[in-house]
Amino acid sequence: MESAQVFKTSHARTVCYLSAEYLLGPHLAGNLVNLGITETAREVGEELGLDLDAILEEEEEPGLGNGGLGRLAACFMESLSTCHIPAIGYGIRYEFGIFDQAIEDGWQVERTDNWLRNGNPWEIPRPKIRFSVGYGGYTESYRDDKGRSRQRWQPASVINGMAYDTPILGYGTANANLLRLWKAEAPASFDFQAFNTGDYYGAVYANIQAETISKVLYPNDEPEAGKELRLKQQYFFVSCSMQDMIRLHLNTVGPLETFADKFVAQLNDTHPALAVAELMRLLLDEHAMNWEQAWDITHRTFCYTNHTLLPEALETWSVSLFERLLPRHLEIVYEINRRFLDEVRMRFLGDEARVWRMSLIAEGGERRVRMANLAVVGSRAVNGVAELHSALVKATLFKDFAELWPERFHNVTNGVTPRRFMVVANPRLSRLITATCGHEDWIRDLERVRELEAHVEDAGLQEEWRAVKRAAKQDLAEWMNQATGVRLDPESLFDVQAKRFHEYKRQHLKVLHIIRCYQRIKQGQSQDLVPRAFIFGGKAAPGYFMAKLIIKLINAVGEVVNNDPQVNGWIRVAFLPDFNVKNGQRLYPAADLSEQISLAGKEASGTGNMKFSMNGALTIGTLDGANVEIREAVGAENFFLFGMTAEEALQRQMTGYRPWEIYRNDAELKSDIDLINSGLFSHGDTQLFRPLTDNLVNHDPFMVLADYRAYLDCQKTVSETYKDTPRWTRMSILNVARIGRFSSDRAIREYAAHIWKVTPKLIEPAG
Ligand code: 26R
Repeated sequence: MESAQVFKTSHARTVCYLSAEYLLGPHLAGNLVNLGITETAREVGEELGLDLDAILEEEEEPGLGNGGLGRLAACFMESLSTCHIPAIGYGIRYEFGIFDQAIEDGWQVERTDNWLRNGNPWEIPRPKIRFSVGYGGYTESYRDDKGRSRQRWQPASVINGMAYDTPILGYGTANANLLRLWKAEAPASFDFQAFNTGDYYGAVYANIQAETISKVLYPNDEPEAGKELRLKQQYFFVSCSMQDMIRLHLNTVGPLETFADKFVAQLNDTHPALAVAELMRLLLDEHAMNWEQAWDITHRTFCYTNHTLLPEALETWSVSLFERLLPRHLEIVYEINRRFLDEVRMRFLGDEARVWRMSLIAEGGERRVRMANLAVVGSRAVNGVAELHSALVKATLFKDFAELWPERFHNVTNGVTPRRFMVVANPRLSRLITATCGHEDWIRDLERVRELEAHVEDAGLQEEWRAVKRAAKQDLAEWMNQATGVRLDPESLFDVQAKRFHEYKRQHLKVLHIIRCYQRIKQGQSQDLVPRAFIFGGKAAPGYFMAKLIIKLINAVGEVVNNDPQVNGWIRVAFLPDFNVKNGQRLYPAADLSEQISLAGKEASGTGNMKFSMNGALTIGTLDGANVEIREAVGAENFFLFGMTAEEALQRQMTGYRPWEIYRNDAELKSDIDLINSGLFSHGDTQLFRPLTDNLVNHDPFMVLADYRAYLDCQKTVSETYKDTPRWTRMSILNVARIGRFSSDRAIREYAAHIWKVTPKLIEPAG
C-alpha cells in the first residue's frame, strides 16, 4: 500500500508488463527470503510445533505459464521490485494453470491443475476494479456533438473483468509491485435482463460462457490451430489492462496527452499485441482523439519482446475470425496498415514484394493478421532475448523492418532471479558463498559472486563445494525414489535435461547417447565411461505427438536399462514427473551436467541454462541462445561445446541435408537407431517408435544426426573431466563465480535504461 501510494502521489513513470503467462512458483519461500525473515519464521514455527519445510512443501504453485516465457515474466516481476522500479504486471487469472503431468505406462497423461481448490491467500480481490469487454457486433459511423464524423463499436456481447492483485516483493526493500490478474465474469446487468424476460436459464448460461474466458491456460508452445477462445482471452486481458492504465492516468496525472510519459507497456511476445489496436480504439472512440494524436501516444507507449524465431510459433489470426470477434479492431489494423504501407512505398519505391512481406495482413490464400508485424509497427522498441537471437531477429524474421527502422532494434539478454534459483532453491550453496565471500551482498548484486574466484584453489572450499553438491544429489535421489521408485546413486554424474519437450530442443539426442552407453557396456567397452544418472524432466504439449513419443522412449529405455543388472551399476535413467517451478528447485542444485543441446539458431535464449550454471552444474551445449554468452562469461575452458554453428546448420540445410547418409555411414549411430526399431525397448513392438526413427533418418528437421558424433565425442570429454575431481570442482566454482551477468536484475536495469527510460523510486519503509 505504501508503494502504491508513493507511486501515485509522485506520478512515477511506471512499467506495465503485459504477459499472457506468469509461471510464478510458490510464493512463501521467496517472500520470506525477500523480507529477510526465513530464520525467524523457522524459529517461530518451531515454537508453535510447525515445521517450515513441511509448510513450504504444502504450497500449491500458481503455474500460470507454459515454460521459458512465463517464468521469465515471473523473474522480471521480482527483479522490478528488487530494483525499485514502479511496475504493474498485467495478465490472466487462469482458474486452471498448466496441467499436472503424470506418467502412466511410460506415456505422459495430463491432469487438470486445480490450484485454487483450497483458496489463494496471496491475492487481494478488487471488486471495485472492474471493466467491461465487448465481443462481436458491428461498427457504425455517427456525428458527435461537434458535428465530426466518428466510428463506434456496438458489440454483440459484453463481459466483465475483475482485478485480483498479488503483491510482488523485492529483496531487502520496502518496494512492492502489483501483479494484477483479470478474472472474467458475466456483468450483473445480464441477470437483470434475464429476470425481466424470465429467461433464468439463459442468464446462468451467459454467466458460464463469460467465465470460460479466464478458465484455462492454453498448454501449447508450438503450432496450433487459431483457437477462438485464445483470441478472446488475449483481447480480454489486454482490454482490461489498457482501460485500467487509462483510469490510473486520469485519476493521477490527468490529461491523456501525457499517457506515454507516465506509462511504458512491454509486450511479452505477440500474445498481448492486440493492445496496440485497443489503445488506439480507446483513444479514438472513447476519448475522441484524432488519429495522429492517438497514434503518436500509442506508438510511444509500446515496446515488444520477441521470444521465438520458429515460423510455426508466430501468431497469425484469420481475418474472418478477427472480424467476427473484433470488427472495430480490424478497421483500426487496416488503417494502421494503410498508413504504414504508404511509408514503406515512399522509402522503397516500386518494391511491391517488400510491401507484401511487411504488410500486417498476409495475402494469398486465407487472409491473416500478422501479430508480430502489428507489434513491430506499433512499438518504439523491439528486442530479442540473447545476442545471437537478436542478431537473427534483425537478419531474418524482421529483416525488412530492421532496414526501415534500424534504431528500433535492441538486445536484452535474459536473466533469472538469484533469490529463487540460488537462495531459495539451494540454501547450502548460498551459505557457502556467503561464508566464502564474507557478505550477503551477492544476493542483490550477483556480479559480486565473482569474489569466489579468489578462493578457487582453496582445497577447503573445494571440499565443502563437493559436500554441498553431494547433499543436494542425496536429497534429489531420495525424492526421486519416492516419486518414481528409481534409485539414483549420488556418487554418479547427474546428467540433467529439464525443459519443455520439443524436437528442436533435441531430448532424443540425449536418448541416443544413453543407448550408445548401454551398448558399449553390453559389449564390454565401459572403460571410458563414468557412472551416470541420465535425468529428464519436462512436459509436452498435449497435442504434440512426437514430443509425447520421445517421453515414452525415455521411459522405455529407462525400463530396460534400470532393470539390467549388467549395466545398472553404470547408468540409470530417470524421468522426473511434473517438472514445474517447485520441482525445478529440487533439480538445479543436484545437477552436475546441464544439457543445453538445441540445434543452433533455434533456442531464442534459454533460461534453464543459467539456473543450472548458477548452481554449479557444467554445461554441455551448442552455440545457441544465451549458451554463447554463458560460455564467454564462464570461459570456454569451463564449458563443453559441441555441434554446428547456426550458420553452418543453415548452410547445410540449404545445400541439401541428407540424414540417411549419416545413418548409413556411422555404424554406431545406425545400431543405436536400429536397436530402437528392434523392439527391445517396446516389448517386441517394432512399430511403436517408427514415427520417430523414420523421421530422424528421412527428414531430421533439427539435425540430430548431423550433431550426433560431435555430441558423443564431447560427452567423452565430460566423462574424462569428471574423473578428475579437483578439476571438475574448480570448473564448477568458476561457473558460479562468473555467472553474475545472468541475474534478471541486470536484464531489468538494461530494459530500464535503454528501452523504458524509467528510473528507480525507492520506497521508505512505513512506520
Ligand atoms: C503462438 C503460441 C502457440 C505460442 C508459441 C510459443 C505460445 C507460447 C510460446 C512460447 C515461446 C514464445 C517461449 O516460451 N519462448 C521461450 O522464451 C524464453 C524466454 O525468453 C526463452 O528463453 C526460450 O529460448 C524461448 O523458447
